[in-house]
Amino acid sequence: MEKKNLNVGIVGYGFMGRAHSNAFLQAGRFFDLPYRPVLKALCARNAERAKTFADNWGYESVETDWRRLVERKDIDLIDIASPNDTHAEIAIAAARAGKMVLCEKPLGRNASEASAMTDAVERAKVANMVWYNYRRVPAVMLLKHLIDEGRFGRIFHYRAKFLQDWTISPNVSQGGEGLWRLDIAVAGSGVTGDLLAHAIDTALWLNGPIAEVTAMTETFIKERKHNLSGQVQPVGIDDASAFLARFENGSMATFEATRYARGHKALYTLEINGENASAEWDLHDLHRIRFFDHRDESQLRGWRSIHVTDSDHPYMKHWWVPGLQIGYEHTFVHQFADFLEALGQAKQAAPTFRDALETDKVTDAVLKSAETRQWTEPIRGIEPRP
Ligand code: SOE
Repeated sequence: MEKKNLNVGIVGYGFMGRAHSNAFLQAGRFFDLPYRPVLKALCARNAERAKTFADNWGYESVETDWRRLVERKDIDLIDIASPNDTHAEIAIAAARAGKMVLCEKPLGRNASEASAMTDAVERAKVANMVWYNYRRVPAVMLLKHLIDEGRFGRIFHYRAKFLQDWTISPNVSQGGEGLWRLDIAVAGSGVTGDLLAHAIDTALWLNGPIAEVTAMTETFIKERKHNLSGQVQPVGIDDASAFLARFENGSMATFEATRYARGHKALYTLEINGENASAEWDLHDLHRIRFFDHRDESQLRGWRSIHVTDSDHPYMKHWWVPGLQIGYEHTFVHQFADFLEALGQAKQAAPTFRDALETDKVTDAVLKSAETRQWTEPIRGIEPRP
């Protein structure tokens, strides 16, 4: 396939800057894609560290102000891998400058920011996508195919949780590099926007829209030192968040996320129970789904543990030989490969900004419900432009 160059400028060199850069470099090596990403520029405020990152990952140049990056004529695509409080401003400016925009999750700090971002990319008619990477775990994609084939019948239950334990100590400070997720002004919320957002994105994709939620949140440690002010300050984020939901398809659901589940590092699990079948998936064992089909012959009926590594499983023919596993970083490679493939066909790869806006509407509803102690409906959407 003849390939066109696609000039990439990325903002941010943290955890996600690395995950995305790895995807840019690997996608074309394992997938036959219509575009060849050219790593044109890395943008971050610390010039020295930006230079080191750029050299390591092969970016041709460095910018220290994202506005300069967005103005550059030689950039086709802006990738936002910086903290949540930067997403809206950069995405809107990039779209107005006619750039394609990729954005790390959550799209905005709230639905109002996400809505303005969606509006900007749709008005500019630029390709856009949000890095909800767990959709691209082969086992999760297989689950999506099984659901779409109608194997589950009517869905009764959806269950998801995302458990971590890294903020239990009161000595963990808030704000600044690595710890901005604890700073409400930067993050927008705590585990609701950071962890539940993943669970909600996957759930909306697998099980359709959520009609209403009732939620409970808790902030266990009320004050922490702030790294920027040096002062002990109130903690504004939710440390834990749980909610019940009703989906529009009539199924009921439970969702839970916390950073206070001792021993759990990134235990994202989901489960779905339908009239004919059930399935479960667990990020700590990400290449497997457990699947039960009630229509199997009765004497042999039971839970199957499917090792999703065969060449006819989603994405797997692009990697090694059957039985050999892939991991977390591959989900980003798959997502970028899907983006470039869609771009070659003048299509959008999901989740688009509009898809991710739906997740932000649900997280807003969760936070509002926790505050008001009322069942709450996600607000209705901004209408697509003609
Ligand atoms: C938080 O610790 C975090 O890094 C999230 O921000 C990511 O989105 C999640 O995939 C893993 O956990």
